[in-house]
Amino acid sequence: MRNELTPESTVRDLYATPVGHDILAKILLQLNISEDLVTGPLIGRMKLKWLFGLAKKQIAPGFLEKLLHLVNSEPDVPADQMTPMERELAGITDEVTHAWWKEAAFYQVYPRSFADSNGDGIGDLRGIIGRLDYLKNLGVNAVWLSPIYDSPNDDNGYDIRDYRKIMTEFGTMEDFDELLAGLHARGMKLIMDLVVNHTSDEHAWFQEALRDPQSKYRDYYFLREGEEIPNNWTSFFSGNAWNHYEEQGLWGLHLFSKKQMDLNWDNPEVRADVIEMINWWLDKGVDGFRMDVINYISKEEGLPQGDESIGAMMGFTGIEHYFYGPHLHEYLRQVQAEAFAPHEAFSVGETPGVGREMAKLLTGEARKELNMIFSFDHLEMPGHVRGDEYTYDLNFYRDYICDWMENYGPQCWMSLFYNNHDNPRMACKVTKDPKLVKKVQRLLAVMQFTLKGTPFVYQGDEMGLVNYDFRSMEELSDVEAVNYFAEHRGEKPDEELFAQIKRGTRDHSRVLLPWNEAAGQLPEHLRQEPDNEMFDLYRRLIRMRKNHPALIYGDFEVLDRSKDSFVYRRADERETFVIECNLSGRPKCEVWKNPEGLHLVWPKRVPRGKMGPYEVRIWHGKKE
Ligand code: ISL
Ligand code: CA
Repeated sequence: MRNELTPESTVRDLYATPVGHDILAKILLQLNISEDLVTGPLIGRMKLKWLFGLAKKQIAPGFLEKLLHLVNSEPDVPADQMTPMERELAGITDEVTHAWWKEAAFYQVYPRSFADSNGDGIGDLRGIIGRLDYLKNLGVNAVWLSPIYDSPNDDNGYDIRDYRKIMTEFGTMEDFDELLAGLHARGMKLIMDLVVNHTSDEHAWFQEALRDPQSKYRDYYFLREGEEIPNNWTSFFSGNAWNHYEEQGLWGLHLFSKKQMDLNWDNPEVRADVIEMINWWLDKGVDGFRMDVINYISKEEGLPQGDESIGAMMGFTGIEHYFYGPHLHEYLRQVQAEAFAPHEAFSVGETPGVGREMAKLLTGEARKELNMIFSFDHLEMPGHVRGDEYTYDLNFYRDYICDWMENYGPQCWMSLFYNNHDNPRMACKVTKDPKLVKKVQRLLAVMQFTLKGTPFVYQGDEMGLVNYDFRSMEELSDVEAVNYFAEHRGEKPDEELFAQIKRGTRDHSRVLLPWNEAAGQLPEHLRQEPDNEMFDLYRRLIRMRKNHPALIYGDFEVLDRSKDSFVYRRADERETFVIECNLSGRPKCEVWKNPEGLHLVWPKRVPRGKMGPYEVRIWHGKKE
């Protein structure tokens, strides 16, 4: 617990709080200002009321009060800021505990576009079952399955109509049971996608809520009566966040599409029903869940107006009232205690917007909330959003990842990923030169398996897939892209709008994988050749990490972080790895002169002295 901040507190005090740290860190990054400025004497000692007084012109009135409210609503401090006594009382040690999910290599399957078994062009469960040996051969030992539940597919299954039923196009519950058994028989774990911030508007609860004013389900959602729209919050998928049900005279809150209605987690019955559903799947034997936008589940009481300047800065209005809501920790602990813990199940939270210090509070081992989170701050450079035309500089990634590796603490464990179903392929952000893409992909793969954390491979990474050359809006099906086009049409020529959407659309990661039998189903320009060398590299990296605990639990130490260079060591008491990366598209001098006499393990042989564009080398040695 710490003291409340007031306008009399200093910038340094603010930076010392988890929420204050993460918000300031984000703003500083956007403005390209060093952290030293806020910790240094000049600005650091400044009172908040003075600083915000100075910035009056840029910031809407009341901003400081809102910021303080948000900061003060988080009284906890991360383990590394506790006194030794507090740590002891909380049962916190600096030992890194061992767990299967820390050692695992995960593979994300997006079922709709993974493998199609019956030729209807839609991936399905039998398609996955047919590729289990492929996954086994690749070497991954855990699969994260994006939603396969019954859904009207407004957002490809992230809008669930029935949590206990399989989507008809994907197969049956028998297929699912066979898939689970097939994975377990091969020594692989399965985690499912838990989408419980919202349900489909076609879910029985929502239908009942609309139909019957007396129904208890009215309070399962955020339904408001009246003529006026309840607040100014906006949706992530364009427009405002409220759908009007004229017949019933109701407004319903949806942070995502109009068919994804936010659940009211403040209602204990909602939590009980969700927990019962989680237990139902865990009883079936699934090993855990990836929890969709789980940091959005607790909304500020009364759903107050969003701050316009925060809205403008973040691109979405109202976000400060739910991205780290007042009861988030409490609800996560309840879910953990009543569902995950009794099953010893694994949890990884998808937490857009959460920074390093808030992440410590969500994943600190002794806090019993989540095992890991997905943070997204590395997917775009500061000042850019998905779809912007720019080149991603891996120097930024190095600084980002070093910051987490060095400061996240032994109580927390990172997820490592570059791609998922919500993003174009990372390598294509780094280079626009088709000759260099493969090199970037290899570099990313090596970092993913040699940095400290659990790697999540996205389907097709191991095939070396790149972005697609979509020709028109007709080839895009993602609700985000479609809504965006409709909303912004007329603001610029259609071609320009399409070009922008094409750069960022989530459809890049949602085209059916190019298995042999799938080739005929796709138009020529949407076909890609799987790259066998990339598969071999992944296979090798996965085995290397599995066979060398130094790459899993070993210490991480940066040896060089000069411009375009990233050299780091992973070591335990038995062995050492040194990884050297050229982060740029130009040749550069080798930095690691190998004073320790390590052996080069990847690639097999290299000319010493110079490194090629995006080249990466892995050195290894045993300690006597
Ligand atoms: O792609 C985004 C919208 O601009 C991201 O903000 C994304 O919506 C966010 O990361 C949440 O993603 C998850 O929840 C969404 C779903 O559409 C995504 O596929 C899912 O990964 C709503 O359920
Ligand atoms: Ca199919």
